Amino acid sequence: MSVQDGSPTAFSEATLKAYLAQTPLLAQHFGGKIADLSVTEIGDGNLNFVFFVRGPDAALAIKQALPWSRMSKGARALGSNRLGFETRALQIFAEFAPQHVPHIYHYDEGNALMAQEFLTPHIILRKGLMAAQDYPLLGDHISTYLANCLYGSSGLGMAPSRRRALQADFARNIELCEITERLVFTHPFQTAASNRWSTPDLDAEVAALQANAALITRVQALKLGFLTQSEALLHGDLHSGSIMLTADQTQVIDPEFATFGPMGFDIGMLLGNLMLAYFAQPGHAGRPAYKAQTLRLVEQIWQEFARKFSDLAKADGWSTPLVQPLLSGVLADTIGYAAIEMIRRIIGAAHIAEFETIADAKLRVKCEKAALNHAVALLTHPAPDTIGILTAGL
Ligand code: SR1
Ligand code: MG
Repeated sequence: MSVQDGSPTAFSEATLKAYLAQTPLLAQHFGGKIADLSVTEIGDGNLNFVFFVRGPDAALAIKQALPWSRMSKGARALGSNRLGFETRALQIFAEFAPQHVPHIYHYDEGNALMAQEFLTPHIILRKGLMAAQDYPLLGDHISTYLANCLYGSSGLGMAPSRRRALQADFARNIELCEITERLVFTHPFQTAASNRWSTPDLDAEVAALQANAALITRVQALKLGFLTQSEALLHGDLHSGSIMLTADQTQVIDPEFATFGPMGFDIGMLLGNLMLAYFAQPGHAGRPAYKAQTLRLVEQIWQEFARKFSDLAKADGWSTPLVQPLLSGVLADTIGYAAIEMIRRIIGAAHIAEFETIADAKLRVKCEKAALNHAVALLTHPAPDTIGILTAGL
């Protein structure tokens, strides 16, 4: 067993195998052949450990949430209940977009452990974007996921009593929301010890954006929106590391930051990460046409999301004059949250592989500077009312 004194401790290969042997559903999954299993820790996220458990006939991905964040190497305490929020969010999203969510086999609160479908031969979207891989169905798939999940959990799509109960549940995802508030909305826009950037090359840009009153006001408005709006159940961390895919399958993983919030937060985080992939392409082995393709994907995702969301609302009898202005607000939010995501990944605490793996420091800074300047322009745009604003001038 892994629980000692009420708090979970890290599994080793031996203790995880013992756990699997003692858990009938999981032992059965592997046909009882526990001794034949191979266990490899494959997690590359900021919070959890992920074990790839493979047997002769079956495999599972097993996540464990220790009472601290992986990124802090144990220094920052964090409750272990995050996998409970993740499990419940995945179960809800599976109601709305079953084809885009992995199957959950088992959740054990005491051991802070969750077993889910091992996705193979899927890879993380972030890696696919760096390698300039083609994903012809991604725009269709992810816009369906977004429209179905955001509509389905919105006031338009979900029964009010169920929605109130879910809002109360996910409002308790306090620690992870606090991480977002701090690392996404607060620290990058002020002096903070956790911030880091390519210094001294970006020092002037960082000082200017932190002193830009119009930008700070816009960021604060978007932060307030995140804190107070309950438009839909959000994934809460929908960056390109939270999507696993092949050329014909797209799966959304890791919604441990799930909470009710503004719909544009999920869409904007995703589009912001695609924009970052665009700006980082010169540092990778991308084909020249791949940059233009990435920008088209950004526009396609918004356009198809808006069309699918409107269709769902129409089918439920909601009037178009109600839905259209609602979507205009979501679009303005989306552009704002995308820009904030771009900035925090360059000057905040949590950086991304697209830039971090560019070995040529001069080239990396050039890519980062272009992305930062673009994001600043987006946040100070007077009226972001078309998705073309996100990609304009590129
Ligand atoms: C301490 S967690 C840092 C970042 O990683 C997660 O994936 C979220 O994006 C968070 O902001
Ligand atoms: Mg994650």
